[in-house]
Parts: sequence; structure tokens; C-alpha cells
Amino acid sequence: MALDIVLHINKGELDFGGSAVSICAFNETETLDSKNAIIELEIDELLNLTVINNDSLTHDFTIDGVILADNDIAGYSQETFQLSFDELGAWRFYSSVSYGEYIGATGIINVGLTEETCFFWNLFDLNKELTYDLASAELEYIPSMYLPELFFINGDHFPNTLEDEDALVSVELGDTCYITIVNGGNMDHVMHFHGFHAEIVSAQVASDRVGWSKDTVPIKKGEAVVLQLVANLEGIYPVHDHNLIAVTNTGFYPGGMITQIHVGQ
Ligand SMILES: [Cu+2]
Repeated sequence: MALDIVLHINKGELDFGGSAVSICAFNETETLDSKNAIIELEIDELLNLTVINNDSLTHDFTIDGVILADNDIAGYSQETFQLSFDELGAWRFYSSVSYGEYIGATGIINVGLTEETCFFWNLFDLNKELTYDLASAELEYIPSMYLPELFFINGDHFPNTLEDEDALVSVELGDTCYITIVNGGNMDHVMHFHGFHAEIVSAQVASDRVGWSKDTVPIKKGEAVVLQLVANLEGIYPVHDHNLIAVTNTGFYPGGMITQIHVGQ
């Protein structure tokens, strides 16, 4: 069994709350969307991936610990990759160049959960002004005095997160679901669940935490974790970044990395 997927690397400007920012993303079409692609695979399923680079600059297709070399995609060209994963988990794929990774080019590969109810939180932070120089490669690093002002889950911020069926956890009482969280941003994040503890079932960076059941889950830069959540309480519960700067939109609360868990019956 094999899955054929085509991804486009798109770069350009998008408007967030009246301000344009430069963004790079892996999308399923050649239209730039700040929400990166999510790929769901079975364990041992072969992924035949074609990556089309619509940027003039060279990008790459990187997965920490999996694909680190021979992965360049020259400007306005395409490459193919074949890969499979032999265990349940989530992986972050990204373009490791500064004008890719630092401005949002991170997607998610979820493995072994295609029969389950899954949600996805792709975390990203950025500073509006920096994005222009990063996108043009005039700036090639994140300055130590980094002051992000936009905080995204799946390429958008609260309250828009509630309109995203991958970001809003909507389940029935008694359901078990899985939440994959990837941090493609430029700082660490930490998600706080109200009402629930979630069990870490897979983690690429802090793998020693597998099996922990927590209401607050640190998500380091570059991390990809899978959480199992059992919806044993009815109602509506917030989930948010515990770093309170990250629950704002350009300084205004509430915004940023907030979503909700809806449990009905
Ligand atoms: Cu809280």
C-alpha cells in the first residue's frame, strides 16, 4: 500500500488583522495558505511524496532523525521522496532554510492513527517586521532579542482557531481522541488543558516523557508529540499556551494560541 501526495512550497504575504506578514508554507495547492499540510499514514505505509518548490530560492524537505541530507529542492523545481514509518507517532517536516522554517514552513506527518479521531495543533510564532527580511534572506537568523507578536495554531489565531476542525477538539462524552502537537515556531510553548489530563503517547524531542499524564504539556522547539485524551467530562473547556504573551494578537488579549475542547452527548 502506498499514498501519493503532492505538496507545494509557497511563499508570499498574507494579511493578519490588518497587517501583512511574509509566510512560507507546505500546501496541497499552489495557493499560499498559512495552514500547512497534514499527512496521515498507516504504520509501514509507503509515502510517495512530490514536493514542488514555487519559490525562487532553494528549499529542502527535512524531518529530524529521518531525512537530513540529499533533500534540496531548487527554486522553481520539484523533487520526489519515498518514506515510511514503522511505529505510531507524529513527525514534523519542514524546510530548514531560514526563509522557510523561520517563517512557517512546517507540516505534520501522523502515523498509525488513521482509524482514530485525531486533531492537530501546529504551533507557530513570529514577529511581523522580521518576516519580511527573513523571507528575502536578508536576515538569516532569529535575533536574540526576539519579540514575537503573532501566535498561531494551524496558521491562524484565536478566535479563528474555533473555526478550524483540526484545532477545535469536538467529541462526544466517553470518546478517546488523539491530539498531535508540533512546534514549528521560534520559541518553546507549553499547552495548558482545562478539565483534562492528556497522556503523552509519542514524542520526538522529549521522548522520556512518553507515558506521562499531564494537564500542562511543554512543547519544545521542533517537537512533535501525540497526546491521548479521554473525554470523560461534558462541556466546553479552554486550552491555551501557558506563556501568556502567546494568548495575544499583536499585544491584545485574548488571541493567539487558544482553542477549545467541546464534549457533547
Ligand atoms: Cu490554563
